Amino acid sequence: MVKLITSTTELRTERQSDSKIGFVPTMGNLHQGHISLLERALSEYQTVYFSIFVNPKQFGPNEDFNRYPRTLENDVKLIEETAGRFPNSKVVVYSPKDPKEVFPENDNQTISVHGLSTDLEGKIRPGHFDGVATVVYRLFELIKPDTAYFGLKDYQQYLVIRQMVKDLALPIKIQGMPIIRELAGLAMSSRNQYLSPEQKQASLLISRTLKEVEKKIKSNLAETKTYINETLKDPNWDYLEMRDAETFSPDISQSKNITVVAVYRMGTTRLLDNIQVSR
Ligand code: PAJ
Repeated sequence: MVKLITSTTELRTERQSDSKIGFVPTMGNLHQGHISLLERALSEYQTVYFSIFVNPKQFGPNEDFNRYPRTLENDVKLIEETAGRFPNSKVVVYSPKDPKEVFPENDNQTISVHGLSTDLEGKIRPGHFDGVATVVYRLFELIKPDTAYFGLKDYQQYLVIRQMVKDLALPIKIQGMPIIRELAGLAMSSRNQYLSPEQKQASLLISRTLKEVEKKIKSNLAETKTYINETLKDPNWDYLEMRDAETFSPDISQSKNITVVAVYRMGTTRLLDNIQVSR
């Protein structure tokens, strides 16, 4: 059963009738990446709350808030198809009809995870992770999930949320989920539809480069750094960096788990990707 709720008052009432729940927060325009989170949630909980909300607070003034694809009807269909494969499941889709449902007027609270939020992606998109942490905190407060599912596709976001939950001692388990890719290797993203067929083809460079970095890390770290520096001569990389997968520190000399995080600019579209490497 799938139930669509668009008001916060209704959401609060609904939540009172459910005990243990999983939660998947999204901005909609669903693809297999989002659905993989829902499937995992449904395999662990009979009741799953699923939010679809294009959060204005996480977009910068010149970003794509207005043109971000909003496809609620189709999204609900996909959720229904998925829920149909889990007998006796219940999915509550919370899609607030107005941002005021989530952020009441004059609200001026911000959750900021210092350090992580202004590093790398946060440096390029000032205020972005504050917007993410603030909305996720607000959704956690409304929905009170036992487990919340996040894709490792947005690795720095996942670390920000994990840190927030730890700092505020929220009783919520954060489950990271593997990146779902198209067959050719491009990480799935709602923003991929901004790409022309030629750009999409050219974007395969990102996953190929990450695979190459992975291979090199396993053999020789010094050589990996040279390879990364050579690669970065292409000015379309916003960054391509090795970080400690736990602390996100750039000092990886002792790291067992390394995340290689990358953003490549394809025209006006920024494509995020990463790969996890253990040594
Ligand atoms: P959105 O981009 O819609 O992504 C929702 C969730 O789906 C995130 O946890 C994201 O990491 C995950 N996801 C996206 N593409 C994926 C892929 N190819 N494989 C696996 N998981 C993938 O991330 C957001 O929305 C927002 O910032 C949000 C957390 C909802 C706060 O507004």
